[in-house]
Amino acid sequence: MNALAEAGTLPAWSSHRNGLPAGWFRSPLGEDAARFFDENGFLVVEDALTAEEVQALRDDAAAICRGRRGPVGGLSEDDPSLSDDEVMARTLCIHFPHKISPLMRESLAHPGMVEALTTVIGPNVKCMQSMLFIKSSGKPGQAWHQDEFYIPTRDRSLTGGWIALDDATVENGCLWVIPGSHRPGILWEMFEHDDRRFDCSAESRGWTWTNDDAVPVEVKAGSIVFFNGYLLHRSLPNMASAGFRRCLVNHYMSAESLLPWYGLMPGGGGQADYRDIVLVAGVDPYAYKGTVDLAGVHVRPSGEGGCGNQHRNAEAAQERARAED
Ligand SMILES: O=C(O)CCC(=O)C(=O)O
Repeated sequence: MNALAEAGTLPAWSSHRNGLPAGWFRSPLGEDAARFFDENGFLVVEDALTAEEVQALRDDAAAICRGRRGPVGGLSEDDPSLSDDEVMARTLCIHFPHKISPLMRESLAHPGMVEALTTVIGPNVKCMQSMLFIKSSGKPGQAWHQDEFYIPTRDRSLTGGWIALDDATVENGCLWVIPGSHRPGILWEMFEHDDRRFDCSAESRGWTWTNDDAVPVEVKAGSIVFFNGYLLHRSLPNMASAGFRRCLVNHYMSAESLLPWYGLMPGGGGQADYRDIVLVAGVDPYAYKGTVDLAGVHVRPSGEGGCGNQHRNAEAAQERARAED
């Protein structure tokens, strides 16, 4: 049992509810799901997507990685001699796939997604981002971070909806979360790192929880993991000998809040409001502003060729020097 559970602030992770571990739910969601999310900052909805829906998303992922759904910045050119798996294995993650894939656009408002979002956020919900992680065997994870560091809502309502397209396990690099770490409402300092287990995204440090407080969120394909934007979370590399740990993770927030993302949005200052959004539930109080097309679909750097940060450059230079000796 982790320290928070021992202190009585959390349910014991070994406890079960309706045959599911604490934090794991199935539709229809009740007040217990909302309460669990408020206290712990995450929850899992099992069987949110059917096997057919998951397969359709996997097929679409392969088509996206071949460039068949539209241009993707930084994507290697398609090689028809390679199998779908070989093509997908070249890419860690693609940002904003919903911009080119009608299926991924539709999945932003999947009924299982909307049911949980309206339970944990409120009746009016908008989406501003999607990411398709492929993470084949050997690919890195992402270091500890809080999503609100990157996507700042004004009411702390940012929520990730992480659709598992494969069974996610400790071995293949599932999410890890620190339950309750969203509650202080602090955005911890972010640092560049030289840890090759992780991609180039910065690492959050300075908090007092330890890795012993972290819980692996192992889920079956078709489950959705929901997590609050202040929750500390990370994923480790895919250490399985073969296969993928694919997921489609979309980010949502309450439609009532402005979104001062990327700083200089129209209006500037206190009125800055990113309007490249999709309303997935309820009403948009700012519909009069209209929406715009700002985000470009692109590949996220995996860090395998170096991240351009100081530490990795120094390390790469040392490696080159050793190779030249
Ligand atoms: O799925 C992963 O490996 C990382 C996802 C993540 O950290 C996020 O969506 O914020």
